[in-house]
Amino acid sequence: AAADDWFHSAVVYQVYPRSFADSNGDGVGDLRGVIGKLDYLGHLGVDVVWLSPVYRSPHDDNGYDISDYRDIDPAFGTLEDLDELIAGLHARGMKLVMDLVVNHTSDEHPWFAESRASKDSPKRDWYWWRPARPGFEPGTPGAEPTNWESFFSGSTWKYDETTGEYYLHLFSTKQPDLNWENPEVREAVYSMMNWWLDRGVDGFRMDVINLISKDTALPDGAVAEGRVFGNGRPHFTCGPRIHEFLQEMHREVFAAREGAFLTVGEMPGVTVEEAVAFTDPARAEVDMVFQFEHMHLDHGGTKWQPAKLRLTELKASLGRWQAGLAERGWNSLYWNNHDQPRVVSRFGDESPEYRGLSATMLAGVLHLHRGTPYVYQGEELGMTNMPFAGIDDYRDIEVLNHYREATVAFGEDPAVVLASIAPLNRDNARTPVQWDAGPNAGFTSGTPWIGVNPNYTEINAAEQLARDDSVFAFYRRLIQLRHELPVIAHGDFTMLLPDDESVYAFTRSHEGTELLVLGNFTGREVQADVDPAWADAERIIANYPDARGLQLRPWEFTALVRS
Ligand code: TEU
Repeated sequence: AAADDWFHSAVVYQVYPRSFADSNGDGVGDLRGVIGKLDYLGHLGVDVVWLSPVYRSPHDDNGYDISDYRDIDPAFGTLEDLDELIAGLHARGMKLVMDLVVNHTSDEHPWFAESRASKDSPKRDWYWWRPARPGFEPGTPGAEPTNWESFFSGSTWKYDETTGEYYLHLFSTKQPDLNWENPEVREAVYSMMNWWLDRGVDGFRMDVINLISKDTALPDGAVAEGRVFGNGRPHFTCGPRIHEFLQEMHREVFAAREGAFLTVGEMPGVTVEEAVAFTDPARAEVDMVFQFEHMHLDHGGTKWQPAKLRLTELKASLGRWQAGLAERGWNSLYWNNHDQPRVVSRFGDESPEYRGLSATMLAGVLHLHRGTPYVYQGEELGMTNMPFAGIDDYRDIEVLNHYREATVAFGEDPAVVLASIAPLNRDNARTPVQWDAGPNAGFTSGTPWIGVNPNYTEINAAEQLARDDSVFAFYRRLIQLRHELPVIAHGDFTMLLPDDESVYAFTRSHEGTELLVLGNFTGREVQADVDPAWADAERIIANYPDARGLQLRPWEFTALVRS
């Protein structure tokens, strides 16, 4: 088997297929579109492609609501297309990681149809069914079995007339939660995972996998000042059997296999301490996790009350994760994915003057941390948030449910709600990848399912592939460096300047080689207050053509090495 830490020097690229490349002109990206871009991905130099869901789905949550785990949705293509994608990636020395969404299925999955049909159905216990709260009329407000709140607004329980009971859905009403307490459910999931690995898939990104174990007493969330504490999430996050389930999954799916696989658990709310247990190789659970701490630093009360990021808080958070997983376990490193706004707009400066500099500064700081970096489609081009004109331009169920709840249920001013949605909504990341300056940015010959960012004429792959000072060229160089320099893949990490609100600074060291990484998170010129001897060190990558010692110009990034 390959070294079990092969992913320490790997970089993963996330494809959100719906918005990546459309090969048949229906306005929705598809597998043949991805196949058409394999040379582009090979040129970028990534090692693994994580493909967001392409399984059969009603697309209530853009494919994170699966109705058949063993078939490809016609919108994306066929199983043969997927086989061709696997072969194309493997031929270029790249791996394919599929998205595993098994905390819930679609309500149109045959399993759920059977479960909801009757209280005596053999699959009744494959999902969470409960009667109305005692003393309440079924189907009336307050009768929900717990007071938990969905990630997509409203209760996590939906009343089902057929059997007069409620079913649990932490996400949309069309995403009923599977009951992982039931060994038949677990067996069906492991069997499906083995079916994909036998087909040549190299691993899984596991969607909200830390939510599969719930407190089976289904207690109410604590209520303080009329709010349900944490929306009830403490009762279904990292529940009592989560480590047991992941160790069983590893035993049933990976333990007997030869080869280099990758498992990454997406874990909303996971703490550093829990992540050490999840990613300690000795425990054989997952290789790494996606944690969310640094993604909530600019949330006010909620993501709909955006606040300004403080660099010292970002450094404290990422530094805590670097220190916590230094000896055991492993970090994933990300700014972007299909659920997060574009980092250039969020933490950088999307103006034409500073867009490229802030994008490369953010990339350099992230990629030179200890961990496995994830590049989200379009991030390598410095793509920015989308200026959506009105609610009808949005597609994301999280946005649409929130907007309806805020304006209808709570009577808030639509213009105010729209403004509060703009900075952090998920559709910011879901506009089509901008391939060239042609119609629809080269994404489709048809009508795109969601608007194309109007700045595609300035920001697109074709324009950047022609330049060696582009954001794309910078990402390509960062990826090369991770492949070439052991200090990046394996070195330890020391945070510097924890109280500096402008400069992100840290060192890496490994077998006598030391690396200093400096990033100016502002549009002003600042001095990096580090050991002056570094001014004479060799620059290995920077986003300004010349060096000014330890003086950092707006959004300047530089990495210096000395032995
Ligand atoms: O995301 C889980 C999750 O926690 C996100 O919904 C996140 O909390 C939120 O979007 C940030 O405001 C995973 C998938 O990545 C997401 O696309 C799905 O909608 C969700 O699970 C349900 O499958």
